[in-house]
Amino acid sequence: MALRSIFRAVIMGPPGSGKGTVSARIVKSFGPKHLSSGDLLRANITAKTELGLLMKSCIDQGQLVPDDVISRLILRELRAMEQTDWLLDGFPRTVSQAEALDTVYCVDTVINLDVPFQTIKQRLTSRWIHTPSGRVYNMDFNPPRVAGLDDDTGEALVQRDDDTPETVTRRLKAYENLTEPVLEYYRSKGVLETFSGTETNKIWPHIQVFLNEKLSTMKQKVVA
Ligand code: G5P
Ligand code: MG
Repeated sequence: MALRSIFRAVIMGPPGSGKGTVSARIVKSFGPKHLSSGDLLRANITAKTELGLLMKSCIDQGQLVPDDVISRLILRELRAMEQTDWLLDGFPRTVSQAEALDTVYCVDTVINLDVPFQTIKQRLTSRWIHTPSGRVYNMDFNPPRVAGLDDDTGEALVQRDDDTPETVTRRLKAYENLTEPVLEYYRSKGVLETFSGTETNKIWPHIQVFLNEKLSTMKQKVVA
């Protein structure tokens, strides 16, 4: 009998659908480790690593970075998290990435945020982030306590280079062409759970109920 089962989840949704915002709430309520591929790439850009320098123009233009690069990066991070519940945000984003993940880990749940593109475009131009932590703000939805400064550290907030209207349009196109097929991939495996809406605060209670049930079912299976 296993002492505990590890909970492995993925959160998906178009750019700006609220993956980072909902992930922070999931971490607070359920405690998994959050791994965001975008945060990881931006940390490499800030640190001016070779990978960061190579990937910057790709990201700034709203294109996906190559599958082999991101899969290697994420799988290396996950190896250090073998005994931990985790929540992947922004990966996998192509069927090839989903297959690479599948060769090593079985995903228990995929939370899909289904938010209309029109809602998203308005949100991203008023987004501000704290790059070192990945904390996300929005001048309308969840503004920082002091304008321009991170609530926890007091450090400066910045806007993402890929949040311009033209780049957002390209990111949404990339999502339609390359990421939507991943939804079908997980639907056929029976692990996809879709939450539709235009407001995170209305979607979140449904996700909370779903995860409570999911985790208690997993716990019962371990005890049985
Ligand atoms: P990222 O960093 O993964 P995206 O484009 O997938 O970027 P993004 O932009 O980070 O996703 P999100 O996390 O889904 O969006 O959304 P969020 O930040 O939580 O919320 C967006 C804004 O809306 C915030 O300001 C938030 O406060 C606000 N908000 C939330 N809810 C509400 C609400 O109810 N109402 C209102 N008014 N506002 C709200 O990837 C970036 C790039 O990295 C590369 C690609 O180049 C990608 O474009 N990359 C990869 N490339 C290949 N493969 C991968 N796996 C890759 N991963 C990253
Ligand atoms: Mg994000």
